[in-house]
Amino acid sequence: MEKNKKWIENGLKNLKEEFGEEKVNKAVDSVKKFEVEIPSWTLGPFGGGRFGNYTPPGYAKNIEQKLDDAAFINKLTGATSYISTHILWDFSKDGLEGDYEIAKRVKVLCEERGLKLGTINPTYFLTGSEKGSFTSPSSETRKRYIRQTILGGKIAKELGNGMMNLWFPDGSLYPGQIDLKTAYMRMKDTLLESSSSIPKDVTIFIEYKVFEPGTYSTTIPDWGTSYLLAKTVGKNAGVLIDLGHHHHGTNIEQIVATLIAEKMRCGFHFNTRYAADDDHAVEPNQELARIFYELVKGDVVISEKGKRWAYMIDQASGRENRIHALLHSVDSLQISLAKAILVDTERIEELREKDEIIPANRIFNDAILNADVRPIVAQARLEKGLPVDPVKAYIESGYQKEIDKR
Ligand code: RM4
Ligand code: MN
Ligand code: MN
Repeated sequence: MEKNKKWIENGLKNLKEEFGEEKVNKAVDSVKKFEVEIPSWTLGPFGGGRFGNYTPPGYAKNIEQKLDDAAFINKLTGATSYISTHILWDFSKDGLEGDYEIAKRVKVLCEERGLKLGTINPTYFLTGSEKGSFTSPSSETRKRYIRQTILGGKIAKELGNGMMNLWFPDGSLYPGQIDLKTAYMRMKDTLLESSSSIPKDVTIFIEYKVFEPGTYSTTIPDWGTSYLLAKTVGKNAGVLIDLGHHHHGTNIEQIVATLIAEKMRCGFHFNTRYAADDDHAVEPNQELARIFYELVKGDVVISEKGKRWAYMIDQASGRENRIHALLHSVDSLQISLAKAILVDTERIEELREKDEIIPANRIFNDAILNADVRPIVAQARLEKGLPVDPVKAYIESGYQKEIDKR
């Protein structure tokens, strides 16, 4: 069905009847303001692996092309002007050391396209990292990564948005392979050594991941370990939650609630997972809407009080068209945000008082599961002069035909 003005008007009317005018207007306003960073690597040749080396037609072959695609995505979404980069993928000549001059050039390329350099990711998992990065037994290797991290801090402050994200592949495949306590202490010491040379107004997010590439152990496996390390680094450090980095069934929204309660500044990497760290495009599902409910309640999405967390899409799965996938992800995030805002928390509180467990759950799910919030998202786009359906607009734009020639 054509998502025309009438469809939007009728949809909004129904939503206002059920959830009230104020909530619906707030949801439209929040969707208009919501911003999320796009990772440069999704647009490149990432993917492949043991089972073939497929890359979808039109993938970006260099940083200019990545930024061209990102600029087109931003034109369609109006929500993705910051581009997150990986030092050794985007700012390096040899895949071993970062290069400040390349970063400077990329910043200019961003500006030429109406984009901005977002979160800087030191890359700890390419050549020479098989025995770990910050926990490597080789002090030469550790020094090389410390250099890259300090450079990342300088780039983040002078060229970026003052944010860095650290994800380490360190860990082990078999019990007995490494000493777990030594690995943790090396991680902590190397982190402290690096961060002491990073300007204090750069926020350093520390990402955890329960498995992969380590299958027996990873040195930062969970939010608790990230939290301990962030506290050790100091006020300018935070925890990075990536949806795909947990065991199945982990209650991620509870982690979010706890970190908000502890006033920890955090970042969130969005994607969808079915098996492991699949890095699929973000889908609008209940888990994501529940996560957004905690983020909204904690006032860390569009905060007037400067409490905003850092949000990024972190996806790079192999088969689908990259631009469709990123546009779809932005759409799914906006849908989840709108649902979260519609939840009638006051009514739920009243029901809690009376210990009405199932009715409280039903009220929660009226918004999180059952509401069709697409008219809210569409209205937000109309008010910003954007296409109502970005994926459809992309398909009709002819851009893909152009990049297929790359
Ligand atoms: C890791 C982690 C990092 C990302 C790399 C590419 O699994 O999610 O955030 O930068 O992948
Ligand atoms: Mn991530
Ligand atoms: Mn990941």
